[in-house]
Amino acid sequence: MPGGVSSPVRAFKSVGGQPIVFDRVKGAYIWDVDGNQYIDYVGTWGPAICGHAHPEVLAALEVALAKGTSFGAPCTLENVLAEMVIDAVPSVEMVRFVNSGTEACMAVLRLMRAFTGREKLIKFEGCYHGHADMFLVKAGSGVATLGLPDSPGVPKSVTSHTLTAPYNDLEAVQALFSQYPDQIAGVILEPVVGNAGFIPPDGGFLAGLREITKEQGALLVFDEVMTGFRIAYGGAQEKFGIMPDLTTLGKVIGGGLPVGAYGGRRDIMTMVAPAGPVYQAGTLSGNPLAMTAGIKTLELLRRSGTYEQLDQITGKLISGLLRIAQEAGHEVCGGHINGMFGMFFTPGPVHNYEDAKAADAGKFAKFHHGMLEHGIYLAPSQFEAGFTSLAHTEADINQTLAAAKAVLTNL
Ligand code: KE4
Repeated sequence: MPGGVSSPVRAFKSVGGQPIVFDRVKGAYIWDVDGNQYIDYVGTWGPAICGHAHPEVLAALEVALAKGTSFGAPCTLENVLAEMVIDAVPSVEMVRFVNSGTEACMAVLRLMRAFTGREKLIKFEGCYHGHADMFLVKAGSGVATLGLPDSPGVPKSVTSHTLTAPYNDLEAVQALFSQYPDQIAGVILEPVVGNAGFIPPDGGFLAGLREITKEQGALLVFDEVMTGFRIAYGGAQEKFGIMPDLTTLGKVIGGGLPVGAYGGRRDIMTMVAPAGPVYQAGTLSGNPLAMTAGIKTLELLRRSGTYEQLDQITGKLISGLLRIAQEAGHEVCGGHINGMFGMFFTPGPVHNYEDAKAADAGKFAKFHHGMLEHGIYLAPSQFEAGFTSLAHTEADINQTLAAAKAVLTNL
């Protein structure tokens, strides 16, 4: 297995040392093969928002499992989850399930191009939309973690249509539309960035993008694979009150099993085969086990008080981390939105990828290892966000802050 992992960011390349091999998860905790327990703030990169291996999710899966693992044909579970997504996400009128966020983003780009008849797209430096060729331009997450220029094997003919702008920079977006009139199918972005570290949108940025794309006859696409059902039940588009034309989803809607989705305006989604001519397919799409885990996870999330709880526990965590770091003499900035948080070793503020790259990644690496030694598992990269869950308790946060105090005082 290249690098000994199934996904690059797990290899600890940017924090150094050997990756830890895990054996099991439960609630807010993860155990390695030697039986060491950690408080987990990666949460399998987002899906474990209700806590790992939630008893109600496992029970629902046992029932589904008795009926088989895959049909390769329509099943009612797909309609149940589709209706839940449509009810939850303000701009989504129709939805198609796939198996990963990468697939969702690939499909949504093809759809954008088909609907507008235009070929170019705008993405933002540091944003990550999966590993499909056309998105591997100044991408975040593992690409940034490994400091890859952009991946070899991606033809120039493909990335020549991918335009980039700094995050939070409306003028740069306007300039691209002026430079390429009537050629840009749309703008895709993480409405709250998690793949360059945690970078929220500046006031007016999302509304500005909505206005520019409308004026230009281009589409606005929110990649909510990470923010969906995490920063609000209806995602960033509910939180910030902006309606994109198309949305991609993943992670949480699979409840830990492989699910991605794309959806949005009916007049656009009806172009997707077999309703329309835009082809996209998948053997395991709408898989009954994955649908079951997604349905139960969303049922748990829509219970009252969920996001207030995530806000309270995560706010206590990040404000404590920032205070402790500053008291120990470190320059830091950071923040959270409900169950998503981040911290940079730089005075900040961090508005874009350039600002994020100015942070002291070497100090982050030492911090990461120190916290590991104290039984706290943080994302092994400065260019990732942190995730809490409904299973994280005040005691877990207090233990995490005590660990941070020990580590940061000696750093
Ligand atoms: P997947 O293909 O990994 O399911 O989704 C790709 C993707 C698309 N869009 C956003 C906003 C995402 O955050 C992701 C995947 N996120 C990374 C974590 N930063 C997945 C972890 C990994 O690559 O191992």
